[in-house]
Amino acid sequence: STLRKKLLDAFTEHEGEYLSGQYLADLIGCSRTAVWKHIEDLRHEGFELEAIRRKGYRIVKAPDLVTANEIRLGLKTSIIGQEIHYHETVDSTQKIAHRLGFENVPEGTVVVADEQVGGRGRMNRPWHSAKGTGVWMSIILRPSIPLPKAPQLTLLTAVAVVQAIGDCTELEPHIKWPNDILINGKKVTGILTELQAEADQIHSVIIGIGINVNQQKSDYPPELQSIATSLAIEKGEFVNRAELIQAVFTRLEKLYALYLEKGFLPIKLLWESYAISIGKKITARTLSGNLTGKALGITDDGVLMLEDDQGTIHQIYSADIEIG
Ligand code: BTX
Repeated sequence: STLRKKLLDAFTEHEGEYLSGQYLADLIGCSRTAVWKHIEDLRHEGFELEAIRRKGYRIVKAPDLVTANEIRLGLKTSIIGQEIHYHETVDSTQKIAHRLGFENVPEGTVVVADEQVGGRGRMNRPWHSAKGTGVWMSIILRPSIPLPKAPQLTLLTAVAVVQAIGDCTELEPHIKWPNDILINGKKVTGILTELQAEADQIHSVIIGIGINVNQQKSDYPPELQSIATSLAIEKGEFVNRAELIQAVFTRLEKLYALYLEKGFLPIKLLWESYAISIGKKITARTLSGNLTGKALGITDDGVLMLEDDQGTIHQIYSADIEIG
C-alpha cells in the first residue's frame, strides 16, 4: 500500500534514527493507531523493531526476504522498483510480468518471487529457482528504441548485474556473450530478455534476471552441480538478497539513463571490460549449426562477430557459446 511505502521510505531516509509515532502519522497522513498497526504488521513479517517511549520506532533488523517491504527499505532509485509485485511462489515471474506489461503498469515495475516452480531460460530451457535461495525477478522497461536494438538491453543488464554483485560481495564476475554471468567459469546468473511489440514499435521489454545467491552445491540437481555456482559458494558467506536486488536496481537505473542519453557505445565499452570470450577461440552453437573461430568482439548493436579459420567474419545474433 502507499502508506506502507511512505512508512518504509521514512525509515530509509532517517536510517538508524528513532521516528516518533506522531511524526510518522503526520508524514503519512494517518492516525497514530494506524501507524502502530503498520508497525505490528512489519513485525509479523519478520522485521525487528525497537520502540522506545518518547523517542519512537527504529528498525533494527530486516528479515532475509525479498518482499516488497524488504526491497523498499533502503531503496534509493526513482524508476526501477517503484512498483514491486512480490509472490512467494510462482510458475515464472516472466509470465506475470508479461501480463502486467499489457496492463500498462509504470515503467520500472518489478515482479519478484521467493521461488519459481516453472522458471525458464532461453528456448524454454528450465531455470532452477529453489525457494529462498536466489533472486528471481522480471523488470518491465519501455524504451523508445527500434526493435532490432532490444538485445542491447540484455548486455546492459549483464553489466548492471556484474556491477551490483561487485558492490555487494567484492566478487568479480565475467560475462559470456550474450547472457551468462560466470564466476570461476560457472554460471551464477542468467538473463532472459523478452519483448512485447506492435508492428516495429516496442511496447514493453521484460527483463528476467535469475541470480544464484545462497545455494550450496548440494542444493543443485546433479546435472547443474558442475556448471552452476552461487555467490555464497564463491564468497564463502551468506549474501543478503534484498540488498543485492537494490544494488541491481541502482546500477540498472544509472546504466539505462546513460543508454537513453548517449546510446549503446558507453555500455559496450563497459560490457567489453567484463567479457571473457573476446579474443578467444569459441564455438557458437546456433539453430542453423555450429561455427568455430575467434570471437572478435561485439558490434555497436551488440551482435557477436566471429572470424572462422578461412577469415570470414560471421555476425551471430543468437547462440550458446563454448570457450576454447
Ligand atoms: P539459458 O537458456 O541461457 O540457460 C538455461 C540453462 O542454464 C539450463 O539449460 C541449465 O543448463 C542451466 N541452468 C538452469 N538453472 C540454472 C541455475 N539456477 N544456475 C545456473 N545454471 C542453470 C538463462 O537461460 C536465462 C535464465 C533467466 C531466469 C530468470 S529468473 C526470473 C525470470 N523468470 C523466469 O522464468 N526466467 C527469468
